Amino acid sequence: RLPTLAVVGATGAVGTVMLDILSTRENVWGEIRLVASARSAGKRLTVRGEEVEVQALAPEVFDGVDVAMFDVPDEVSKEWAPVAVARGAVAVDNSGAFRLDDDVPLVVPEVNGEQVRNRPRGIISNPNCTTLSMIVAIGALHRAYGLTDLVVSSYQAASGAGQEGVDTLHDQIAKVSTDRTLGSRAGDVRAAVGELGPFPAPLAMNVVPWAGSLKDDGWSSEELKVRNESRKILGLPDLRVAVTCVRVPVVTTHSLAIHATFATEVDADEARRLLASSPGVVVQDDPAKGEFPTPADVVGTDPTWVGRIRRSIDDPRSLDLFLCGDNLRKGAALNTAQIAELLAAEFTAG
Ligand code: 11C
Repeated sequence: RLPTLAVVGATGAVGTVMLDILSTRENVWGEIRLVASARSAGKRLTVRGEEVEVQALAPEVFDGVDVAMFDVPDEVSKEWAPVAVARGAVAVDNSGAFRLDDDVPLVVPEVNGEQVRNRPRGIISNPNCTTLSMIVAIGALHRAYGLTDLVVSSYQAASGAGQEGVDTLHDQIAKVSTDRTLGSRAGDVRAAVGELGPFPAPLAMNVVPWAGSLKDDGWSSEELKVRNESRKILGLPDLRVAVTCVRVPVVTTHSLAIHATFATEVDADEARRLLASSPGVVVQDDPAKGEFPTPADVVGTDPTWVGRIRRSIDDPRSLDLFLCGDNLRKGAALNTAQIAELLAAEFTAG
């Protein structure tokens, strides 16, 4: 018997990418049940070439389900993942609700896939999209050199803030696109864009050093997620991490500039070879030919793209690099699907 899958949040930005991923990857599922809020119930969505009616979230939808994926806000996951578990499913959750719970593994299959089996609460968490956009490459470097310090600056896409973020960016771009005087006087872009949507400052013609909510001592929630989740995934509870998260006027695909320090000396060519041979990583690094990853060029693809790999001038144990990853695919839906496939293999093996 092939296992039954429930996709909770099937109509959202990540859910929509999930249906595409489930339709194009190897089919390891029997029934796929689509679940969303009562507002979306009754809609018909296509997955694996077939129309499936969306069911309203209720305890009964989890009866007979082996794996339940959640792509919903933290408070919905907090309430409903345990309900799915009580009805017999393993929950794979893409919210922040359980990520730092000691009894919930935080899994990236290329880095710590073995941890799916260690799930006392029946819940497995999927990391934040900014962490996921870099961690496969960083994990490969850590295995070779032993990571000690990570300094990260993110360049995050609007879709990290959901469909509202994407709509706001497009609306703002439309409003600033015809006035060629804009961008030369303080406040002129702010006056032109109108609604700021989920962002605290204009995103069109701008960069915004903020994502998430305000935490202690001026850190943003997003910055703390990158630090705490990287430590947990890599199994390095004392890793020194400095992060600044910045939103940029890109629709989808997060980019990160990274300064990583290791226990041993590093070599840029060796690091390039090592990354190129790591599953889930593509190296694009020939600046003489103008070749390096950019979000506009890699959006819609699965791997983490790495370029601008340099040994730091002032420290032979440090590498500087730039990478890009689609925040809706590997950053969310793809990683969740990969975790669910590890579970499907368990069920199929009996
Ligand atoms: C962003 N990374 O780009 C965030 C969105 O913890 O899963 C995802 C929040 C999360 O705004």
